[in-house]
Amino acid sequence: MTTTSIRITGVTVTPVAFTDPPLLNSVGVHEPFALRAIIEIATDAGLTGLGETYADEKHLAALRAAAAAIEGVDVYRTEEIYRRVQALHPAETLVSSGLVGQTAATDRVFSPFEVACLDIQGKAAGRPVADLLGGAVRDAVPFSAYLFYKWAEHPGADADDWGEALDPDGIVAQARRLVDGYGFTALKLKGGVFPPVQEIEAVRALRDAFPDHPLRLDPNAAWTPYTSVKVARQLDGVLEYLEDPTPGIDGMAEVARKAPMPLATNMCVVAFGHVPPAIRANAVQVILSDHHYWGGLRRSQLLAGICETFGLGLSMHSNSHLGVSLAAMVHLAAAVPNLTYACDTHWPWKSQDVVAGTPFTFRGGSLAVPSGAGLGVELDRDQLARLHEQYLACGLRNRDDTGYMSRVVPGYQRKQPRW
Ligand code: GKR
Ligand code: MG
Repeated sequence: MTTTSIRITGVTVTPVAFTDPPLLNSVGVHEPFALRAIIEIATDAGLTGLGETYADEKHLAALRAAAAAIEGVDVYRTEEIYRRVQALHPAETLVSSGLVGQTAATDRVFSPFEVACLDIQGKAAGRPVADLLGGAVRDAVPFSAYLFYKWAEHPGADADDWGEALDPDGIVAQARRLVDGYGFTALKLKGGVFPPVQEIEAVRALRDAFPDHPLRLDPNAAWTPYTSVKVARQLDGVLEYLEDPTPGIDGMAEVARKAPMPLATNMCVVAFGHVPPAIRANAVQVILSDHHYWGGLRRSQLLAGICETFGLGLSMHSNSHLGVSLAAMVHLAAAVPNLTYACDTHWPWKSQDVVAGTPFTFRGGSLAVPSGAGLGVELDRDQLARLHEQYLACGLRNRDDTGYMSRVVPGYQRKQPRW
């Protein structure tokens, strides 16, 4: 029997911008547009594959260099693609305004190309990507509702239909809308916005309103270890995990020694090199994986194996994203046996996309694995063109939650920790 290669003949990298509400976090506020890059790989077999990733300028430059470097490679040879990306020595840039720690540049740049190659491999085999990862071990992937403190509108713009959420009542109302609309069975509050005492009140209000929903609080390293321990003790028995209360592996280890609940992270363990020191210090008990910076779907499975070996919990981190990323997240999460918590997603916060049709319907807070070949999503070319035009017109080139906040609230400064 002979094998047939499927070679990459061209890669298109398209930056897009989609509207984003004014969601607050520990370093500022979401700007009116979120940026993403859509990767399309074309092959000599006529099959094409999709990937999605960040679109900050330096990352875009690295993606374009990688796109040129991988032409001619067989889409089954993802290790060769990894090697070629590595040889480019992509720049060490911070992504997501520093709300994700320092990720490994090669893994971050390689990720969308690996996803696109898996999309093509799946199409060639007539199988969903989850099958290439060992097959789905669950029919549907559970997600948590992602609650944000939020202004009623972007300054100078019309109010959106979510309304303001700046106190416990606003957060509970937002949770109600997300639970009613999507059926989420776990709730995560993005904290680090107000003094901890106010955020404790919001979590308690959520507990009263949703007695059976597991709750999480994520202040994105806004607290000192001392404050973190105080908050953790006050929320004993209320949180399923406390996410990134304080910066760094040492700080997290200090908190972990006294906190009554597990600590989770997408800030201090975001690359393979961070895993050994974090395990030695027992700094975190749950790692939030994210294929966008852990090096794609297969390297995320490697992370899952490490978590299993060392008895760590595993969940999934999210940033503002579109449908190509969601498809990849669902295929991966479906195929990871030890996914111990519902995944994060920003999905309900966006109202524009590049994928065609409505491939995702949340039922009971979960998403079924797309059944089509590959990722199971296709581009809507008109929408892609529109969101690219929006990228060109909006003027944003790098995510900058702090800069935006300081233009609205003069004197605002980024501080980690703040309390
Ligand atoms: O969208 O503001 C946000 C989040 O804070 C995001 O940037 C974080 O990376 O969701 C993330 C988290 O869990 O830390
Ligand atoms: Mg987090």
